[in-house]
Amino acid sequence: MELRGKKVLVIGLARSGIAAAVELSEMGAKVTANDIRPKEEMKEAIDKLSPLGIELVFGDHPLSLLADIDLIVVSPGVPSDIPLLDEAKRRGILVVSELELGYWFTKAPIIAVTGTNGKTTTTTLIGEILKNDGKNIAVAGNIGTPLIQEADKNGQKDYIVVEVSSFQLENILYFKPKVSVILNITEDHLNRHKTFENYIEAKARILENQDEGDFAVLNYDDPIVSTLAKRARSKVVFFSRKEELSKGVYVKNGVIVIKENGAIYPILEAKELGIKGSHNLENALAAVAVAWITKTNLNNLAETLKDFRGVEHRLEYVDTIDGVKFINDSKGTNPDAAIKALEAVEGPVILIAGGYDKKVDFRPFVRSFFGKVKKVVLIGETADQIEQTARGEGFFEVEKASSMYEAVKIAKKSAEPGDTVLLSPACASWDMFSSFEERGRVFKEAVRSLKR
Ligand code: UMA
Repeated sequence: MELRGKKVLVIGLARSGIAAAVELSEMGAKVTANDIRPKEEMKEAIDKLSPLGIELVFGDHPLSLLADIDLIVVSPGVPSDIPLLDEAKRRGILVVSELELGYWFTKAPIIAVTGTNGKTTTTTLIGEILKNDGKNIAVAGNIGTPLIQEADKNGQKDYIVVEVSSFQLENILYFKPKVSVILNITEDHLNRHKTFENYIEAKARILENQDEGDFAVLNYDDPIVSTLAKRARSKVVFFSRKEELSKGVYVKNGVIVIKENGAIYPILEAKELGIKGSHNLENALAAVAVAWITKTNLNNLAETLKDFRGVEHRLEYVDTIDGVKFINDSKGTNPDAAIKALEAVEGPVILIAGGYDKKVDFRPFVRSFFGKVKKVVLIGETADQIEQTARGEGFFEVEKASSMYEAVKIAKKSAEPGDTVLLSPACASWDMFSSFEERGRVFKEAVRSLKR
């Protein structure tokens, strides 16, 4: 799309919006940038966008912004049903996500990874696998760097590996990955998508524009994901932790193998993986499928799978104090992620949980406590709700804390040598922190402060 001279409105001015506005302005578009926050909170946007002559509107999303606008680029965190976007759609103005905009300017083939959980780990792992195989790649998207910032305008990269969220997929148009990966789909973000079906539909859009020349890597064991195979026009490559497949990536007698045209290619033993837990095995199987599609040398692949130890804030070992192990899983931002973290760590566990309310059901989460969790220390907006759910399910070892420091202190006091204190909140962080990264850092500082 030719954007020179076009009037573009960018909504939401944090990482995605600022990067989009800068690029659009450099391309010669006439940009207006808008954020609901007051001017006093918008220093970064003002510093970066004012010098480019971009018009800035803060504090509201007035409908007057729509006058003569050709295109709207919306940040992932801005809900699709705010009145300004409803009105824009009514007037037929094109609304796209920053992901779509980034795609327009990316020449390299895209490997896009989505799923409720494991996206960041799998995206990072695929990036490492390709890099260690000598490929020129970039990693971007929901992982933290907007795609538009890494857009491969000159076609120098072999691949761009992009973590994509349902928020970003909601507003795509032509986004067409060479390889799309769907790891799993369980309840999340229902405050935004309203129903689980809408959330599934948003995720499924990753397949929408793919054709026979593309690939879809899908989790055979996840009933929702495997059903999506019917919709894929691309070549489906299944991976399975539980079953032997006639074709695809799976585990045979403890060894991760690829099977194609009847031939079996062993990669390495599952127990040799650097990342632990059954959910991480699934992430690794998905990455192996991508490595196969991208014709990665299988020895290089096995080496990377052995060496890769995971990402920060995801089952990250922090310290052992007086025989009590502390693990930071701040990225456990929904019940399913926290359940998987609980499965992966050794018990008994003192669990720190709670946070921003995404209107999800906490019963499955609470049920996973039995036989593993000795006590749960609750923080944040959902503390009361999780407490009630726990008591309702017959779990009574619950205590509340008003800060992360207090939660860590209570957890330490409640733990005996051999126990694990796990932060895996099952909730987003936005009630008390700016991000899950900040929450994880505060947890780690609080753990370190126990030693002082
Ligand atoms: N805003 C408005 N109006 C609104 C709501 C928000 O103007 O109605 C403004 C806010 O005031 C703020 C801006 O929008 O200034 C925030 O936009 P954003 O939340 O999209 O923030 P970014 O920094 O651009 O981060 C986004 C992703 N955030 C979300 O999806 C919520 C980041 O994913 C991503 O790393 C980044 O783009 C780069 O691609 C984070 C995330 O939490 C990690 N993702 C969710 C998740 O993983 O569960 C989906």
